[in-house]
Amino acid sequence: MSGGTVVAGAIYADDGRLLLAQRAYPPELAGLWELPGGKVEPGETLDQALVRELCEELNVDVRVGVRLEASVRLKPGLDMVAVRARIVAGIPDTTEHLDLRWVDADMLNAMDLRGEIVPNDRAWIPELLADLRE
Ligand code: DCP
Repeated sequence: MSGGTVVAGAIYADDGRLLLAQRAYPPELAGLWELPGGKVEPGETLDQALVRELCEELNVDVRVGVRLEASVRLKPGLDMVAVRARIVAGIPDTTEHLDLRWVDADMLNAMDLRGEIVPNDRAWIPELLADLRE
C-alpha cells in the first residue's frame, strides 16, 4: 500500500488572480484544470514538497503560505491538501502541463460550471472563490 499525501499549490499573483494548470495526463483528466502539485516524498515536509513540485513543474520558486481547509481522499491512504503560495522568482512555464491560466473569481466559477476543473480539486472551489473575492 502506498500511503501518503499529494500537495497542490493555490498560487496567487500580486493582482489577486489564481494560477490554474491544464493537465496533460491521464487521458480522463487531460484538458481539465487543476492546482499544480504532486506527491510528498519520504522525509519531506508538505512545504518542502510543494516548493520542489512547483519548481519542477512550473520552474518557479514559491513562498508557501496558509493551508486551505478542505482535504480530499484520493484513495485509502492517499490524501490531497492544498496550500496557498506566492511566486518569489521565475515566470510559470509549462513543462508537464498543456497550458497555464491566471483566473479571477468569475473565470474560476465559469470554468467550474462548465466542468473544466479536475473533479478532486472542486473541493477547494468555495475557499478559492472566497480568496479571489476578498
Ligand atoms: N491530483 C489531483 N489534483 C491535483 C493534483 C493531483 O487530483 N491538483 C491527483 C492526480 C493523481 C495524484 O493526485 O492521482 C498525483 O498527481 P500527479 O500525477 O500530478 O503528481 P506526481 O507527479 O507527484 O505523481 P506521479 O509520480 O504518480 O506522476
